[in-house]
Amino acid sequence: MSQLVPDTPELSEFYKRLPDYSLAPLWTVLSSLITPVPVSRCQPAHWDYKKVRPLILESGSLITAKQAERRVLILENPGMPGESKITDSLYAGLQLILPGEVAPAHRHSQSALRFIVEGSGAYTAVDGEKTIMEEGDFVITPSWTWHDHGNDSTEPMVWLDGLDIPLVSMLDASFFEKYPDDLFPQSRPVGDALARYGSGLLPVGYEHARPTSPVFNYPFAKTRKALEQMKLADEWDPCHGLKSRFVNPVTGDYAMPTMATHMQLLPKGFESETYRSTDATVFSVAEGSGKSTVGDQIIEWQRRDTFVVPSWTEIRHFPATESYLFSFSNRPVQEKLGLWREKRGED
Ligand code: GTQ
Repeated sequence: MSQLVPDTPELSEFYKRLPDYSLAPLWTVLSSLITPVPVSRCQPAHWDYKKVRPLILESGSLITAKQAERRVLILENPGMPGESKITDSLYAGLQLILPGEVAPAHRHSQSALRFIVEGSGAYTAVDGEKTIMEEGDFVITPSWTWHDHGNDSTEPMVWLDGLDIPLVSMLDASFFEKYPDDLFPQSRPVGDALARYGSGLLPVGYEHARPTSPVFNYPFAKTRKALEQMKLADEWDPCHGLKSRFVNPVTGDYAMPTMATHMQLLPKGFESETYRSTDATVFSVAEGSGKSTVGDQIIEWQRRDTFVVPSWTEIRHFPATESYLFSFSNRPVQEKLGLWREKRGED
């Protein structure tokens, strides 16, 4: 409470009468409502895949994908236990789908992204088109599209789910529907969207009505090749190395309206300069190993790990080997609201 607010018996007595009228004094809470810099319960945190993988696989022996609807272990921020949040506005989880399983079709107003962590050959189907997923692929399920997941391969698949669940809850705009059958009927061949919209071409007269990219799988093979080629120019951003934004090819905007997604390449031995921004960010290590300092913590990461950087927290990366980091945050929302800020270098 502000030093200036008096603490008198009259005020205490006054405060006691207010709740009956659904009223409260601003002056006792103002400084915690409007803070000079972002203040969050979100903490820097790290999920070591080596340690969580056995638990993910154990869940596979205890419940089927169909029984669970989605068999996911939620990555809960240690500063917000029990709230199903990895940051204040975003949800993340590790989803397992075993050979022969189906996670039945449903749709929801929350947008989802998948970043494939382990496995090869399982699929996600979105509104009648399947895409086959490989490690490092970034796959989108736009808001209110029917989607089911299945695994016709011979190995388990695990991916990182990123959803805007807390944001949609805050806006009180959640809708959900189950499809009557397990699978939504297929109406287009595999690879159609990527060929049609993700090849530097657009069908003549094409108009895109949705705020989400019509491309719903950005294969790692393609993304990696692009960054590999860019590496030859030897132009590195001091804070980010080589960092590229996944875009909606129709508009050039972010691929998703509520979540920014990026892939960055950090060369071996790079030492990034201090950086901070207002979008708390979730990282997944696609390739390589190293460490990052996040605020006063040191996070030692390797391939398949997940870590989270809270809003306005200083980060520096120290890759030990050439590394590819996928990341997502609520940056598009903050930019559209005029709230997003970044700071390069130290104070
Ligand atoms: O795959 O549709 O992690 O609906 C949470 C909710 C995944 C999904 C999650 C979901 C999904």
